[in-house]
Amino acid sequence: MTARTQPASTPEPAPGKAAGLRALLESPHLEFLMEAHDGISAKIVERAGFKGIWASGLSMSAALGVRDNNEASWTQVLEVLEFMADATTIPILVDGDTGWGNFNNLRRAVQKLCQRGIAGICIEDKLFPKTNSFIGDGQPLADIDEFCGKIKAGKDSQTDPDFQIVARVEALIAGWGMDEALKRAEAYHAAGADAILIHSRQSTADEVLAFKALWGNRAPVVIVPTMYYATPTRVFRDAGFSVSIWANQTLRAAITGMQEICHQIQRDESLADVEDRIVTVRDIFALSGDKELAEAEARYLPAVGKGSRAIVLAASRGAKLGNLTADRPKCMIDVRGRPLLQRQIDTFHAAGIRDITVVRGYRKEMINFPAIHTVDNDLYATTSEAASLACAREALTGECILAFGDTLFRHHVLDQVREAEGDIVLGVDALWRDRQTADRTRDLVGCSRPFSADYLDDDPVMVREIGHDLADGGTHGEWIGLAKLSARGAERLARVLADLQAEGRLASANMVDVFTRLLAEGETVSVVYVTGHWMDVDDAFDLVKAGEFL
Ligand code: SPV
Ligand code: MG
Repeated sequence: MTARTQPASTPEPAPGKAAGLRALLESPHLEFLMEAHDGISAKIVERAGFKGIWASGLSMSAALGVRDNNEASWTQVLEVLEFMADATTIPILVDGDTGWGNFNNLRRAVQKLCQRGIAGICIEDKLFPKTNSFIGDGQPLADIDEFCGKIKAGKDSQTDPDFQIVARVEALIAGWGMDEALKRAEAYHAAGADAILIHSRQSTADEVLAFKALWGNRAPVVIVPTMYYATPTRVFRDAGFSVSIWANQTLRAAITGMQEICHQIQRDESLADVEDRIVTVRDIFALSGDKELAEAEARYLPAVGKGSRAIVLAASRGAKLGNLTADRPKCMIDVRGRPLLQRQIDTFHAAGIRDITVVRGYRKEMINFPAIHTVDNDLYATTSEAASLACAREALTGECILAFGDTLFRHHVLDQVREAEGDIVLGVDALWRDRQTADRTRDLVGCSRPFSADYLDDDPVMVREIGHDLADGGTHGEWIGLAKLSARGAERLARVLADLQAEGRLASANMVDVFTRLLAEGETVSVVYVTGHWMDVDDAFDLVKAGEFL
C-alpha cells in the first residue's frame, strides 16, 4: 500500500473522532463544544481551538432558512453534517432532536452518522415533530420506556464502538419537576446513554446545579447555558459538569454581521466603508484550503508541453491610467469583466502552465488569485523590472516563461514562444510599425535577419541589439514582453541579476538592460517572430483596445 494524501475536503480519516468525543465527555475537567451549522463555521470553530463541535438543530435549520421544527429532513441534516465532518478533524456531536422518528428511524440514522464520521448524537425526550425548547410553555414529553427503547436501539446500531449517545432530559423545561428529571436521567443511563444533557430555560443555573448535586457522578452531565449565560464558567467547573455547549453563538454572530453589512451596503450603495470590516476574499480562499488544491494540481495534473512555469512581473502601478489605478495595480484593471492579469493567468492555464509566480508591488493586496504564488517587490516605487524579477529568484529555475502582467496575448503566440528552440527566446512582433507609438517606451529589437513571411523559413533568428531607441533601420521588431527560458537560460538570467545587484545597479535596470548585458557577455538570445495578436495596456486608449482585442 502506498501512503495516500487526503484532499482538503477530508483532512483526516474519521476513526478517532468518536473516541475524541468520549474523552471529552469522560474528562475530569469541564470541556466545551462550540456550535457550528455548516462546513465553514465548523472550520472556524476548529481553528478557534475548540476540541469539539455542537451541530445545533436550531442553527442548522436556521442556516437552511427553515424552522427548528423538523422541517429539514434527517437526510438533509446528514448532508450538512457530512460537509462539516469533511471540513474538520475534531468530533461532532449532532443535535438529533427526538431521533427523527421512533427507535427504527434512530437505528438507521445512527448507522449513517457512524458512516459519515459523526462522533455522537444527542436525542431529547420529546415527541416528533419537536420544536425548540425555548418556544411555548412546555412540550409533551416522550414515554420513558419508549425513549429507553430508542436509546438501546441506537446503542445496538452504532458501528463505531466509541460513538456516543447523549440523552437530553426535558423534564425541567416541560415543568415536570426535579424528581421526574432525575427519574428519567436514571432510566436513560440504565438504557445505555453515555451522558445526560440536563436542559433548563431559566436565567440562572440554579436548576441544573440542583440536578447535578442530586445526580452526583453517575454519568457525565452536559449543560447548555444559553439562557443562564451570565453564570460564570467557574461555577460549572466547580459543580463538576462534564461539557458545556455554547449552542448557537456562531450563527448569531454571523447573523449580526450579515445584517449590519447588508443594511450598510443597501443604504450606502457602496462597498467603501465595509471593506476593512469584513474578511478578504483571500481569507475565504485560505479557509477553503485552496493552497492544498494548487499543490495537488502541481502534483497530479499533467504538465502540458514544455516549461510549465511562468513568472509574471506585475509590480507597477501604471500611472498613465490615472484614477483607474488609484486602488489597484495596472494588471488588476478590469477588461470586459475580468482583471487583465486573470485573463493572462487563464491563457497560461489553458496552455497547461499551472505553476505561476506573480511579482506584486503597488497595491499588492489586490492580487490574490488562489492558484498562483506571489512574491513581493516592496520597493516597487523606486526599482524597475530587473529588481522585480530578482524577487522571484526562487522561481527562476528550470524551464519557464517570463511575462509582463500588463500584456494580453493569444494562445498561439504563447505556444510559439514556448515551443521555440533556444536558452533565451524573445517573442518579437514583426508588425511593430503598426502599433501606435506616441508617448510610449518600446522594447525594440534588432535581429540577425528580418521577419520573412515564408512560413517554411525556419532558420534561427538571433537578437543583435535591444533597446528603447535603436539606430534608424536597425529595428526588426518589438519585444512583446514574453520570453522563454530554458533551465540554462534561467540560470544565466539569475546570474546577471545577481551581478547587477552586487554592482549596485539592480534597482534601475529594466529587462532591456538585462538582455543587453547577456548579449554583451556573448550569450545567444533567440527570436521568435510573431505578427501582432498581442498588446500591452499602458493608458486608457489601450484599455479600449484591450476590450476589442478580446
Ligand atoms: C439546539 O442548539 O438546537 C438545541 C439547544 O437544541 S437549544 O436550542 O438550547 O434547545
Ligand atoms: Mg435543538
